[in-house]
Amino acid sequence: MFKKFLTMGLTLTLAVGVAACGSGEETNEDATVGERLDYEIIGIDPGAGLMKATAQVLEDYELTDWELVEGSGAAMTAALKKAYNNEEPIVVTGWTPHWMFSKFDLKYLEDPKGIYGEDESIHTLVRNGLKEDLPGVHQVLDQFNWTSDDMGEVMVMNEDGMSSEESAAQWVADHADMVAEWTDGAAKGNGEEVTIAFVAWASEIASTHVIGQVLMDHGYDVTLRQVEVGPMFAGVADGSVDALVAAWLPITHADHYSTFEGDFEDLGANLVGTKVGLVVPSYMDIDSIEDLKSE
Ligand code: PBE
Repeated sequence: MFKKFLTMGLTLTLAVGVAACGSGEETNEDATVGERLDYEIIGIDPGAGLMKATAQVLEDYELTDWELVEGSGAAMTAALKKAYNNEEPIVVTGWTPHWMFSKFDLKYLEDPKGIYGEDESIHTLVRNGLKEDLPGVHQVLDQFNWTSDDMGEVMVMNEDGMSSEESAAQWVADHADMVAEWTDGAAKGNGEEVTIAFVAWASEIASTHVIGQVLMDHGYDVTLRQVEVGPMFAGVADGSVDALVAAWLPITHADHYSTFEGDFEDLGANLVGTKVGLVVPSYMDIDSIEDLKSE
């Protein structure tokens, strides 16, 4: 079992209530999409890079009537599920890899101004000195890399009701060959402590538990520490945590990365081809962020 620090439970519960409001009672076919949605875009936790980018989107596309509702990843998917089941309109801040695309028929709104940027990568960052202190851990983290589909499998297991520990263990058992490549040549541990920080985004819950499981199986005493995004970066920079596998670059976490650059070691991408943006159910008849403007 992992040791875990959970600090966000209350925030999640409160935010579900907030995000669940606002899906209109009656639908007026003549109303604009903005009117039907009370001009609300359902966001996630305020620290997320996606929120910062979306604030920029509202500005650059002059969506002055619109509000970006803060909440959490869990609150956002709860609001999406509710709207989807009632075939109501909704606009959320979304990302890939995410189980939402396997459970619902969704589309990204086109972003002709390119504010959300091109595809990104997820990097592994470790504290300075980890290589000398725990070379085996450093090597496993350096060799860790997988695909969106791999991560998606874990996310779907989580969404289908398995605990994040169970699904990580299951995935690792099912992919012994890939895991063997990550641990190849790395010194086994003898109960040394390793702490990995993560934010409670569905994607990072999946990746962090998988790498945690791998390190645990390799002989280390692993703690997964759930924090917000700022403290996650500050943690590898000040050495209070050993690693994170959740840095979305070059755009989404650019500000956190540059704040602490030099105070951590970047081991490069563990996954390539991510995407972020505004996401709507496919049954909505808008295709572009431009379509949110009411003339
Ligand atoms: N996300 C998932 C994060 C990075 C991982 C896209 C919600 C963010 O926006 O910061």
